[in-house]
Amino acid sequence: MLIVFIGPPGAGKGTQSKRLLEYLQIPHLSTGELLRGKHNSPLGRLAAQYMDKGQLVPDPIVLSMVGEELDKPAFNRGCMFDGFPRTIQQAKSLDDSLKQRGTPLDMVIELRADEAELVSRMLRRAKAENRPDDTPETIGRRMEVYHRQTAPLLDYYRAQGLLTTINAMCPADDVFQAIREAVDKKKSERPVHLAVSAGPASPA
Ligand code: B4P
Repeated sequence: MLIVFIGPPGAGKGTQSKRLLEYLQIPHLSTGELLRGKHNSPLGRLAAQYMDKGQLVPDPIVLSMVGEELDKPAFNRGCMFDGFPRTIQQAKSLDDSLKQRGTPLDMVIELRADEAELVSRMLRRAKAENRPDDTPETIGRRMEVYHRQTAPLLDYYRAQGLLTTINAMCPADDVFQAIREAVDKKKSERPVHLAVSAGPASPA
């Protein structure tokens, strides 16, 4: 299956996609994790300049990184995109790339939660993980960036009939239960696209 997770910072995209990965046995592609994992390279240092300020990393950097990942054989079995796409340009590029492969998206899962809950989750995470972008000022900037640059994707995917919205205000186990039910329903409704063949996600 090919699934996209969208949601504001701290909504639980990483938390839930890791659980779904175990359930569906398909790989997980988190652009946030990939970017953080490159911190010792010139690309990672460049990306950190944006991430630490709560801004999105520029599309060309993200798109070439995702293209390289999707070329790996592990992604032949499908993929869960966590935090990607985050802009309309990224979404269009992903659509083009998947169209070339003949494997369109199966579903887009929106995790929806109130801002106050999200801020308190991220401040808790700041204590546990010491992420440089989990400061009160940066969290505010990330929320604003989400509403301006990423939330328009909800209409984009709704228009394609792909969007499922899940209430992410409950405990993580309950959120996962709702996601699993939505995924099972989708699997029973239509043929799923099990394969992603090689080929980069080129910038639109
Ligand atoms: P990400 O790494 O994607 O991180 P996120 O949006 O902060 O978090 P997520 O929603 O995954 O929350 P999590 O499960 O961890 O992005 C970081 C930065 O990378 C971006 O700001 C941007 O600069 C850059 N970036 C990434 N992708 C990009 C792209 N495509 N284009 C451009 N730039 C990009 O959960 C948060 C916390 O809440 C955790 O501590 C968790 O334990 C807790 N939690 C989760 N669910 C819970 C629940 N139901 N109840 C209580 N707590 C819960």
